[in-house]
Amino acid sequence: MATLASPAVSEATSAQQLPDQLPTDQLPDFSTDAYKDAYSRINAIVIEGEQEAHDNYIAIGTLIPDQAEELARLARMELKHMKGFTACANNLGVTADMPFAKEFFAPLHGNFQKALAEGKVTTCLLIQAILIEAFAISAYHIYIPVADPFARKITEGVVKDEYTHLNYGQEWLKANLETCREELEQANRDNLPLVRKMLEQVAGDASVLHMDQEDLMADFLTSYQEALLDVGLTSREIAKMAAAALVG
Ligand code: PL3
Ligand code: FE2
Ligand code: FE2
Repeated sequence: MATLASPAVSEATSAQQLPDQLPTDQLPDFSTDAYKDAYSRINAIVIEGEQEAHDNYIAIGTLIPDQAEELARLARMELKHMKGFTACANNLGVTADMPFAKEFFAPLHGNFQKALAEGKVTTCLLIQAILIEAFAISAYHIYIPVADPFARKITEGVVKDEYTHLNYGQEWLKANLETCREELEQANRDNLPLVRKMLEQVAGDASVLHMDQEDLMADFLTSYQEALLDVGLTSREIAKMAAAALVG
């Protein structure tokens, strides 16, 4: 039985603390040049992220052929997300800055491609299904209350799917933990610092959208921690991996 002092650890914990939408007078002015300029980069990051997520799930399917069908299903959801966010930009009259977004993802993309070439399923899943999905979930959570009504509806639908993806990674890593512990730790060391840099890089534009950097970090760390706890790592192991990203 749950006690008063032990809140249930659920994936929705951080989402539930946020309002669906801020009062209209606290929303940003979606029609200003400053908003559209920031949105052209943030939206591009999201579109590129969804496209790469699609490609990554298909690629992981080549490493675990008996999962290829399920992974193709996840990949299809990513393409739907990409279309949704493309519609959000069109709705605001914004053109996404795709070259910027490609560069933004390049380091993480490079690490994924290297792991793929080496057949490292654990590393690929950590990068895509844990780190990138937790990053996306945190960003979408923080964006929803300050989004325009059109984008809010779309983002609410997307965030539900992203939990399915995070969960897929969790389940695979949990089932294979004993053989993948070391690789998991190394993959974290190599990639968590990159995600931290990405969160820092996006902060300026995100603040123009009224998204707070510390809220983003806190939400990311919450999803990340909950995922790895579920995989079977201890709080101490997780804290140590997070510390490595701070030091690195
Ligand atoms: C995988 O399913 C998705 C990967 C996407 C990466 C998202 C990065 C988010 C950066 C900050 C975006 C704020 C939300 C704005 C939405 C137009
Ligand atoms: Fe997605
Ligand atoms: Fe996803």
